[in-house]
Amino acid sequence: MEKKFSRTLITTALPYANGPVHIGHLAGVYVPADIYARYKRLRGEDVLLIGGSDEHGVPITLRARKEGITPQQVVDRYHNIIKDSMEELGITFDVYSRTTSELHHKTASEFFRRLYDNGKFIEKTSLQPYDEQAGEFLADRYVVGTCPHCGSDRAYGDQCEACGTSLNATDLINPRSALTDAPVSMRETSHWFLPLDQYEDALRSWILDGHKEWKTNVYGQCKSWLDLGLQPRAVSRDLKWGVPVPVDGADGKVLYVWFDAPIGYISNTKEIRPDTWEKYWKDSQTRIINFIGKDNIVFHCIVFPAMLMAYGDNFQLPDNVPANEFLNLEGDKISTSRNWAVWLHEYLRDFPGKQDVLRYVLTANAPETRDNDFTWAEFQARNNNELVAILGNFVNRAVVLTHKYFNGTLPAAGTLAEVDSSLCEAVKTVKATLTENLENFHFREAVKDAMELARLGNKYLQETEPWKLAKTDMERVATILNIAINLSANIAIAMEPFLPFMSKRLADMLSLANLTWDSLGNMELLPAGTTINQPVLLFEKIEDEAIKAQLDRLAKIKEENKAASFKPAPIQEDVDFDTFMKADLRVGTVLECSRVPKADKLLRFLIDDGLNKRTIVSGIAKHYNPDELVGKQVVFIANLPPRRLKGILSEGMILSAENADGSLVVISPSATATPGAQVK
Ligand code: B3M
Ligand code: ZN
Repeated sequence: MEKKFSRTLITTALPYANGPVHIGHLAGVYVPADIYARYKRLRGEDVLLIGGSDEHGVPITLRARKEGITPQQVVDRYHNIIKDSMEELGITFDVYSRTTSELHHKTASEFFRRLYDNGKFIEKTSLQPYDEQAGEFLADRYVVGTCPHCGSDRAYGDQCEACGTSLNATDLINPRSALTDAPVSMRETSHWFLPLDQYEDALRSWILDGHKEWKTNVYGQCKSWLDLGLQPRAVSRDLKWGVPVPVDGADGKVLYVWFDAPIGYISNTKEIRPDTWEKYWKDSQTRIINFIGKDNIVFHCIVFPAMLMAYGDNFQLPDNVPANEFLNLEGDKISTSRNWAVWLHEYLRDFPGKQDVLRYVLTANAPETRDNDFTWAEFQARNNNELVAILGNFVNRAVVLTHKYFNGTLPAAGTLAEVDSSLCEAVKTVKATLTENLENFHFREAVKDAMELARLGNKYLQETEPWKLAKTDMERVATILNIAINLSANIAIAMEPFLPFMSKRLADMLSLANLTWDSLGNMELLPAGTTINQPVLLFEKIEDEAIKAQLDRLAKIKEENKAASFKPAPIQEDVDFDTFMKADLRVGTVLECSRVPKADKLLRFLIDDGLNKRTIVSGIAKHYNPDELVGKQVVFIANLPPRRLKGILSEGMILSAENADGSLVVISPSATATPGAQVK
C-alpha cells in the first residue's frame, strides 16, 4: 500500500552565487520543483519549497579574484540577481535564503560539532598542493598545469576543460599555482573525514532495496558508487572563505562546501519555520523531495544521507531525488565561464511578461531522461504553434462566443449529447494521467496532458460548430458554450502548476476563484449565470526578429570565445638572414580588383608596383568586397615565380593575416607609401 504522508518538504539545489541562473538550472531544478510545489498546494497539502544561494566554495573565491573584489561582494551581487529573477519567473519559494547567513553558520557549525563530539569523524594527515609564495594551501581549482591526457596547458587540478577528463592536482604535469604562477609543492595538512564506508550497508539497503522506484539515472548512479565501495571523505578544507571549523586549533580551516551547503536546507527551514522546523525534518510523516541536477546525485544520495545518519536524532532521509540530466543550448554545453547560456534575468528583460513561455518550453522539453537541447527555433515554434494556436485559440473562441451569443453571462447547459458526455469523460481521464504523471515527476508528460485539454476543446468546437447552430438552435449553443467555458476553467486549474501567470488571467476572465485540484474534472464547476469577463489575450505570437536577436547574440559570443581561446601557431624553425633577405617584399597600390568567375575564394588584382602594372590572384574573396580594396595599398612578394590560377597568370602574392575566427585581413602600410617601396 502507498505510504500516506502529512506534509512535503521540497528542496532545490542551492545555486552557487558566482553567477546568475540560466535555463539549465531552471529546466533541471527550479521549474520542476515549482510545478510540484504548486500542484501539492492545489491539493491543499502542507508544503514547503526551500531554496537559497550556495555562497561558499572555490567557485566564489575564484570569481572574486578574477574581478578583484571580495567573495562577500560576489555573493551579494549574485544572490540578489538570482533571488529576484526566480521570483519574477514565479518560482514560489517559501524561503530563499543564503549560506552566509548567521543562522546557517550556526546550524552548520553545530552540526559539525555534534559529529565531532560523538566521534563520528576520523582525522587524517595528507599531502596537499601548497603555494610557498602565497603561503596558502591550494584547492584543486587553484592548481593549473599541463593535462597528462591531451597536453592542454590550461588544465585545472580537478578537471581538464579541453578534453573533459577529471583529474587530481597531482596528475598535472608542471603544476603551478593559479594565484602566483609559482610551482606547486606538496605539504602535510590534517583534515576531518567522514568514514562513508561505515554507512555503506545502511545506504545500500535504504536505496537499492528501499527505493527501486527512483529514476533509473539516479538509482543507477547510486548503485555504481555503492558497488565501487565508499571511502572516507574529507569534510574540511584549508581555505579562508566558508564556515570556520568549530574546533580548537583549526585556524585557517573551513567546512568543505559540500558539507555545509546541504545543511542549508535545514537552516532555511528553520528560518521560515523557527518553531516547527523539526516536524519537517524529523517526523516520519514528512516526505522530503530533493530536486537537483545529475552532477549533484552523489552528494544528495550518499554523502548528505550519511551525514544525517551520523547525526541521528531521527533526521529523515529524502523519499525521492528526481535528478535531471543536462540541458544544452543550440547544440553546445551550457557554460557560465564561456557565457554560453540564456540567463534568466536577461530573458525577463528581453521577453517581458513571457514567464510562462519559458516555463512551458523548459517543461515540454525537460531533460528528464536524457540530455536535451534548447533552441530558439523550438522556443518560437512551441509558443506560436502550441500556446497561441492551441491553448490561446481555444479559450479565446469560447469566451468570444459566450459574449457574442450570451452577453458574457454563462448560459445553462441542457441535456447532454453524446459528443458532450464523451468530452466530459475525456477530461476525467486526462485528470487521472496528469495526476499520476505529476506524482511521479514526469513533468514533460504532465504538461502534455494539461495541453490535451485545450486540444480536446478545439476538437469539440470544430465538431459541434456552435456558430452554425446559432441561427437554428440556441439551446444547443448554450450547452456547448457552457461546456467549453467549464473546460476552460478546468484548463486554468490543470495549467496552474506549469503556467501560473496564464492560469491567473484565465481564472480572472472566468470569475473562477479558489482553484483546487479536487475541482479538476468537474465540468459543472462554473454555474450558469457566472459573469465571463472580456477576453484578454493569453499568449501572443513571437516574431522572427526577436528570435534573430537572440541568435545573433549567441553567434557573437561564439566568436568572442573562439578569439579568447585562440592559440597562435608555434614559431617555425630559424631561417638564416640571407635567405630571408632574398624575399623581395614591396608595397603596391590596388588599381583594379574583381572576382574570379567560378572560383568563390579568388580575387584578381591589378597592382601598380612603381615600375609596372602586375596581376596578382589572391584567395581572400570570402573576406572582402572587391570594391573596398580599390585604391588601398597592399604588401606583396614581388619575386615569386609566376603561377597560373584558374587560367590567370598570378605574378606574386599579397600578404594577409589569419585571425582566430579564420577571417583574413590584408596587410597594409600604416601611412601611404610610394608604390614599389621595398619592405625591410
Ligand atoms: N551549489 C552545486 C551546483 O550548483 C551546488 C549545489 C548545492 S546543493 C546543497 O551545482
Ligand atoms: Zn586534457
